[in-house]
Parts: sequence; structure tokens; C-alpha cells
Amino acid sequence: MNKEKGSGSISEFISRRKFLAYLGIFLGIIIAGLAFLKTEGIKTINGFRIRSIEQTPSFDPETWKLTLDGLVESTLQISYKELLDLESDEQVTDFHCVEGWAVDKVKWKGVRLGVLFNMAGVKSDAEFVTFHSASGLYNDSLSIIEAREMDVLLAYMMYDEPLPLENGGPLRLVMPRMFGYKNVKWVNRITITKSQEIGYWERFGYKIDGVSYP
Ligand SMILES: Nc1nc2c(c(=O)[nH]1)N[C@H]1C(S)=C(S)[C@@H](COP(=O)(O)O)O[C@H]1N2
Ligand SMILES: [Mo]
Repeated sequence: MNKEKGSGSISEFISRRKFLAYLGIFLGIIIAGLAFLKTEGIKTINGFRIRSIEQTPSFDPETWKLTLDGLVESTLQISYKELLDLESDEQVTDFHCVEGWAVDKVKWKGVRLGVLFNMAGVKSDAEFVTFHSASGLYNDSLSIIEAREMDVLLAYMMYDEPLPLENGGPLRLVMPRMFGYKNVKWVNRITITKSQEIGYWERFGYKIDGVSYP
């Protein structure tokens, strides 16, 4: 009886030590994980997690150009200065990524697609529009009808400052109704097409409608 009681308290003592050791390891992993996320895992600017499959392209306002081509009456080449002189608009809209994070009430300023479409003259058989990143590696597309929705914007300002380069500066697409991946950063070429081009993430299974989950 005594023996049993004694070994019982010893094994209890050992398991408590084990328990504390496991707890220590567990807490260590959690703390290391949080520290990792804070330092290098996810970089955020204005609440945006920087999500880029490519390096941030360099930007020189003197040489930068936006091209609008494809099924248009006349191809457009717009300098950064000319872009800032176009009829502009402001809006406050939410931004959400398919991964589950969002930024509420982002203030944007930029140019409506309709302004550019009217300048270039969209041909009658045109139905879609592809937005290309300056890197040449990323793109995504909308129908012309979607691109003309009232809160779709080619943004060059965020919170009254020039759009930070990592957030797609000097120019990014803002399509609040659709997931982040539709909001192409570093747009420097917009091409009007008859059929819809499949975007970067859509080649990996994301939905082309930008609204349903992959
Ligand atoms: N050129 C380019 N645009 C892009 C991406 C990218 O990798 N390259 N990632 C997309 C994705 S998946 C998201 S969620 C948003 C993230 O925008 P942010 O980096 O400003 O937070 O940009 C989108 N636009
Ligand atoms: Mo995303």
C-alpha cells in the first residue's frame, strides 16, 4: 500500500515535469512563430500584406509609360505626368484577399477605365481587358463591363499619398468587389481583347470571376 502510494506520487511528479517540459516547448514554438511573422514573415504597409510573385519594379516618373492597346481605334501612350492630368476620381472602398485578410475603408485616387476607353476608342468587337504588370510576369483580366463598374479604378494615390511602390505604385487596379489577385499592381499596359485572358493565379485554379473561392 505504502509502496503503491509512493510510486504513484513519483510518477505523478515525473509526468508533471514532462508536462511542464512539453508546455515549455509548445510556448517556445508559438513565441518563435509570432516573432517570425512580426519580423520577416509578412510585411505590411497601411494594413496591406505585401503579396507579390515578382520583385517590385523600379519606377522613373520621367520614362514611365502606360500603354493602352489591342482592339482600340488608336493606341495610347500616357506619361506619368499626363496620367496625373487626366480626369480623376476618389473613392473609399474595402480590399480583401482570398487568403482571408482584408483592409477596410481604403482611400484611393485615380482614373476610371472609361476615361481611357473613351480616349482610345474601343472597337465594337472588344469584350475583355487585360491588365499587365511592368514585370511582365503578372496579369489579370476583366470584362469591359466589369472594368466600367463605378468603383473600379486605376489608382495612383492611396490615403492622399502617391501609391507606395510595394503596393503597386505608380499605378494599380482597384476592383473592390473582387479578390486581391484581380487588383493588378504595377500596371503599365492595358490590352483590349475579344476573348478573356487567364490571369496569373487563375492558371493555378483561382476563379476568373474573382468572387468565388478557388
Ligand atoms: N503585379 C502583381 N500584382 C498583384 C500581385 C502580384 O503578385 N503581382 N498579387 C495580388 C494579390 S494575390 C493580392 S492579395 C494583392 C496584394 O496587394 P498588396 O501587396 O498591396 O497588399 O495584389 C495582387 N496584385
Ligand atoms: Mo491575394
